[in-house]
Amino acid sequence: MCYYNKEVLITKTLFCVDRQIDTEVKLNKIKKEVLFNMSYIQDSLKKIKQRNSSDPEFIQAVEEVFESLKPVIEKHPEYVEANILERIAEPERQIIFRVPWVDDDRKIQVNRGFRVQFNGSIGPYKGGLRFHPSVYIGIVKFLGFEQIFKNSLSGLPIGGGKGGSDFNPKGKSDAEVMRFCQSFMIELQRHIGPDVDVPAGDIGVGGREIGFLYGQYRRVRGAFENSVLTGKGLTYGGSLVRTEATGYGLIYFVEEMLKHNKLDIKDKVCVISGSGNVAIYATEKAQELGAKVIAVSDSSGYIHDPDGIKVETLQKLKEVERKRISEYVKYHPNATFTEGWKNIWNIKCDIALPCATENDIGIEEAKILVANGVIVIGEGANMPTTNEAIKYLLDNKVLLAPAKAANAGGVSASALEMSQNSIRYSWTFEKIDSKLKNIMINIHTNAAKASEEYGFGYNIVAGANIAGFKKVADAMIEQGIY
Ligand code: NDP
Ligand code: 2IT
Repeated sequence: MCYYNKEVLITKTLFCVDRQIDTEVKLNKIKKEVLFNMSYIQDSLKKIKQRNSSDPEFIQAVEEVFESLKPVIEKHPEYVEANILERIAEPERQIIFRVPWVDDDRKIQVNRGFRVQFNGSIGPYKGGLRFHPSVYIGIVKFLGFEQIFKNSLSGLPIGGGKGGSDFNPKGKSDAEVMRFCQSFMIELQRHIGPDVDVPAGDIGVGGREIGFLYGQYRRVRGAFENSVLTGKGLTYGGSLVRTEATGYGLIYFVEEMLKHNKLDIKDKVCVISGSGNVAIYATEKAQELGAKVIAVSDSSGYIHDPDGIKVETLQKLKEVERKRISEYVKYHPNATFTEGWKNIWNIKCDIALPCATENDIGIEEAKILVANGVIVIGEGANMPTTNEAIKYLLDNKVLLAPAKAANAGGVSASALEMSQNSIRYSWTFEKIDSKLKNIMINIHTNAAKASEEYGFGYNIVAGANIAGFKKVADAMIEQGIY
């Protein structure tokens, strides 16, 4: 690996020759500077790894971003001077709290609540809440870190944050979920606000939970500050399109990548992992645009429906009845259920959309997908592909739409919900959908430009990291050391 930026070296060298300065001495100084900038990434990473040694998912997310930043750091000594990498990887604030609640058998249960306010330099902290038994501080930190760059890419004024709990909503009654949410909000409310930190949904947190959370916030605060949360119901300030936005945005982004490469989404075969909010609306939009989605999953296994997945059945099973995906076969006898959710990637497809959770596609799955001729992978979930798999997919010329860019539609619609709440007005579905589409197209354009500018060719993984990073880094520098 050559760490010298040839362009900078040549320009600086010519400048020296021009002025008859001792070129040799100058050149050595410049070489040293460039090498120093490169070792800056390694040194920062080393410190970040030491400081976060119990959080492997967070380290994975940081390594992935820093990998793309090599030419940026090489070109911009001001980022080294400002020690921006170490600062950007340290959350501004991390809050961990006890959440006691009473279950239906009157037993007292205790969960752990989290909110990581990662970076507020371009707007109020913004990011979802995840309720899942696997949640611990490392998961919240990786999600909050990713959110900084995603929110920056959206072009909207939102900082990065994330939260959640190890509470498992599965199998709980509505009353239990309500009591948990009320207890969670009693503590969280003191840390959030419309101009401070604006949570929303993520895994295990949808419209039902946001309703209970907002009800408690309003009761405690005694004010109708409804832009404190997004993903609200339409009766109390929710936005049209927010429910569909992540899935729709993902498909708009994938469509844009295909178009850029002179390909069409029509008639392409799609496989989608997950069957929650993101997966359902990705399925709906992909089919609306003429693709055929033949498989979806949940944590127990996957459904293969050669006739094409029926969105209405998914909605009924998952959104209304909260049942397992295996029940799909009761309604569609041609479909089959197979245990083991990761086996879904054995199915041959043109478009693979991981929309469940992190580290879904590892190197084994990536090899199978490539061998089966996959054209594009669109990350609906956050960090669904391991770093080893990312490298393999890019080396094998798969078009990879990274989560920070491809699933930014959800948080973008959230920011549009905040705008509507601020002006106390609601826009039409068509208006918001068209804004969403434009946002996704702009993210693609900006990521493609950044990738080209920093020597990656057409690599949207690198481009998204760079474009997302630069805006936040510049804002941090302009705001001084904090
Ligand atoms: P949901 O809770 O609605 O659905 C999650 C789906 O993924 C379910 O089918 C669930 O299966 C499956 N899943 C979750 N965890 C696991 C696991 N550990 N192993 C296997 N399957 C799992 O969540 P969303 O659809 O909202 O979120 C999906 C992904 O998209 C997440 O990575 C989230 O961070 C990301 N995302 C979500 C956004 C949003 O607006 N909702 C915005 C941007 C990204 P089961 O029901 O069996 O647990
Ligand atoms: O990962 C994400 O971007 C989300 N879960 C949505 C966050 C939001 O604030 O809408």
